[in-house]
Amino acid sequence: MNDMSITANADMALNLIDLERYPIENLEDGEGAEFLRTCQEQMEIHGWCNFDGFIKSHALDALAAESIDLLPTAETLTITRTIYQGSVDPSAPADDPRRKEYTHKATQLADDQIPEETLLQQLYRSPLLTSFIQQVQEKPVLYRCADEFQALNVVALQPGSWHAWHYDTTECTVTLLLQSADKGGEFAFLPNSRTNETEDRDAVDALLAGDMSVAKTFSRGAGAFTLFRGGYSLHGVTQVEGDRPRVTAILTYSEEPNAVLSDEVNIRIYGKRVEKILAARKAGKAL
Ligand SMILES: O=C(O)CCC(=O)C(=O)O
Ligand SMILES: [Fe+2]
Repeated sequence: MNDMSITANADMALNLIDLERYPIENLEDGEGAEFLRTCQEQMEIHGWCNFDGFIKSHALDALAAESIDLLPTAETLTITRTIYQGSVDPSAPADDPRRKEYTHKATQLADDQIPEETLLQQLYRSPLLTSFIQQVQEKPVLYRCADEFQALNVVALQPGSWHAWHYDTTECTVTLLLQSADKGGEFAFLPNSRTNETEDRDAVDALLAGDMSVAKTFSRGAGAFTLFRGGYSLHGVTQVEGDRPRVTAILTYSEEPNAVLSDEVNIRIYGKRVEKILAARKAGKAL
């Protein structure tokens, strides 16, 4: 075996992640096991883990550049939804969040627009990284999402845009900040603001009314890798200011091996391009 084949077969996470700070290559013993225990405790108690500088700086430049190069092929989506992701429920009480929709614009690459050979796809498909994410959440199993559009996305918020407050449809959300905004574009959330039974409506109502003092924010530079319970923590991104877009990768996982979204939901999220692909497939033609 020569050096090239060793590199080609290696788990790409080993080349991209700062293993001195974040020793995920061996979580069984020594400093890796200690690191994992700290992450598990943080996740269990607070519902989030934030790893600044998770990606080594030279690797980050390459990861950001390849995503930014792909962005001209992305769709610009206008997303209107309630914080629970549905449409307005007119039967809900007047002050209920189900009565209000929020809109934001995002330039979004779906998984099928991010080629397999990109470093970002290789990072996402890293068995080491998936195993780390599974263990931090103490899940018996965790799979990368099998949906051809949703699995890995890159989302750019252009100056002037925000990411409207919402809960995700998956329990735990994993993001990698590829390019931060000049100013603004801060990720803000209410850790564990709901359970399956209840919701902290005081905090939710306050955030929706614009009171940012109730929200948790981090100062995250590019290369920050964040896990948070997005399905249970109301969250969003404040308005991006300055000249450049804020670019994030969203890595989706599931406890089910073959988790896919319905065509209807994919069309709602990804718009016309996906509608055309799915219609052509139904008609027996590949697009
Ligand atoms: O860009 C971020 O930091 C969060 C994005 C997000 O909440 C989402 O895509 O669901
Ligand atoms: Fe989200």
